[in-house]
Amino acid sequence: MVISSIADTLVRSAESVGDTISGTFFEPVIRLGVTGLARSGKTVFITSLVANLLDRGRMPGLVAAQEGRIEAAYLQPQPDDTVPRFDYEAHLGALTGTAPHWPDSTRAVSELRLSLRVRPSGLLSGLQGPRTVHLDIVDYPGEWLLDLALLDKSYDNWSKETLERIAGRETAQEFMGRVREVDPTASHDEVLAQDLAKSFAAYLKAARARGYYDCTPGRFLLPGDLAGSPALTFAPIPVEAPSRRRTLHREMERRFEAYKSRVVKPFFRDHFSRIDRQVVLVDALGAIHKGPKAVEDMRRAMVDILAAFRPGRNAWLSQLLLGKRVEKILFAATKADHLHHLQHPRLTAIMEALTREARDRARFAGAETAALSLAALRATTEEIRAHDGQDLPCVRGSLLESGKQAAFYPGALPEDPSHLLGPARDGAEGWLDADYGFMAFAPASLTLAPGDGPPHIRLDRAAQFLIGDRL
Ligand SMILES: Nc1nc2c(ncn2[C@@H]2O[C@H](COP(=O)(O)OP(=O)(O)OP(=O)(O)O)[C@@H](O)[C@H]2O)c(=O)[nH]1
Ligand SMILES: [Mg+2]
Repeated sequence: MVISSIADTLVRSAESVGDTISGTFFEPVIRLGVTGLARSGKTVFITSLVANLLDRGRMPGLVAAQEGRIEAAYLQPQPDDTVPRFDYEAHLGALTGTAPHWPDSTRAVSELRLSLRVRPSGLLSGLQGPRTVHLDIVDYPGEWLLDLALLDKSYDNWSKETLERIAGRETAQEFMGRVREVDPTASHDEVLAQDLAKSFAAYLKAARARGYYDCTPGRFLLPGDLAGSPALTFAPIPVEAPSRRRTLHREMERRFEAYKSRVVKPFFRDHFSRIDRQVVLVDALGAIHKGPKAVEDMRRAMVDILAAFRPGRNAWLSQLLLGKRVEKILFAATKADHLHHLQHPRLTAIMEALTREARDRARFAGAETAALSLAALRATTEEIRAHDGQDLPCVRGSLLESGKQAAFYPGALPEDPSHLLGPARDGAEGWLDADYGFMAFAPASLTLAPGDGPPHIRLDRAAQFLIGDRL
């Protein structure tokens, strides 16, 4: 334990020296982390951001682009040889090809380097030539941040807490039924261990589908190339006394510790600790559509996710970071093209309220934060339709299921976010006076003018907040 933290710290300090030197004497690097829970819109966000930085016609909100100071933008080989490359070309092909469709779900961390040649602004503009700024974009699942909380827990504590929390959940009944029959003091039996782990993973998947967000260990949902390995073959069991040698309890404990040291820590050490700027994407509209419980769960997940950005929260992580911290965090509600722009300020207000607790803490820790609502790829157009003598602000697009064109009115979001978050916090079963519809649209067929990236909403404002000051 001690040895591994010292080693981690050494790696980290060697790296930060490297970063600083290349930053000062050579070419500055911005490492932008893009995260969010499953299906929050990470892949579409990165694809559209890169396409719109390569072709900047729709980026007036990015000041350097507006001032014409970005002379060139190009993709380059990324610096990390062991991280999969973000498959930009395939994702862009999916979104903007002749039969546009949404990209496939992604299951692991990936990275892409975009380099920008920028002329300096202001006083320096006459004195200095253009310089190159590298933007390393890292896509990783928000679920992995939730695992940070596991580092503070022993297997016994984790087991107790987890079983208590999920015992009453309908989705956990099958697993709970099995667990009640388990004798932790019996000898380890691999078949039983696998069976329990499978049943626990099935519960986590079902819980996720129901809208629960407290679905850790994160890798049980997104195992990637760890599927089937012992570090992922454990489950909470009803433990009472300290574990004894060769028992099921002892083996479960050992695997839980392996998960922490071999899965959770390497992610924080190799990826998280190197991020300078972070965007956290949130499918707030999707949660509102699912109902108050999903909204409350999402709010809690945000608080937990953001705990990772609060230095001091975890001793191991603080030591790893050595005072380095994320400088800016953007909280973005995605898929805003499901709403007419008249409702966008309300979605932003909900986003601000949803992340207030987390943002207050981040601000306290020195990171600059902002909230906005955006659509990385706009799939709809707007129209006002008369209905029962009222003008309804609608959006129109082609439906994902049938391909038919349809206009859609999702319902009016409240002006005061507490009208949503209040009932959610109080455990309401449904929304009182409104129903919020949600319709899945397919990406629209595009004909892009030369120099224009794909259509979006406020992606330029997001880019300005995240990297504008460094261009
Ligand atoms: N209308 C609209 N839908 C979007 C937008 N961005 C994402 N979506 C929808 O959200 C889904 C998920 O988007 P992704 O970018 O794949 O989300 P992700 O976070 O990468 O998902 P995972 O890789 O599964 O974790 C897409 O398939 C679309 O249906 C957007 O800007 N507009
Ligand atoms: Mg993805």
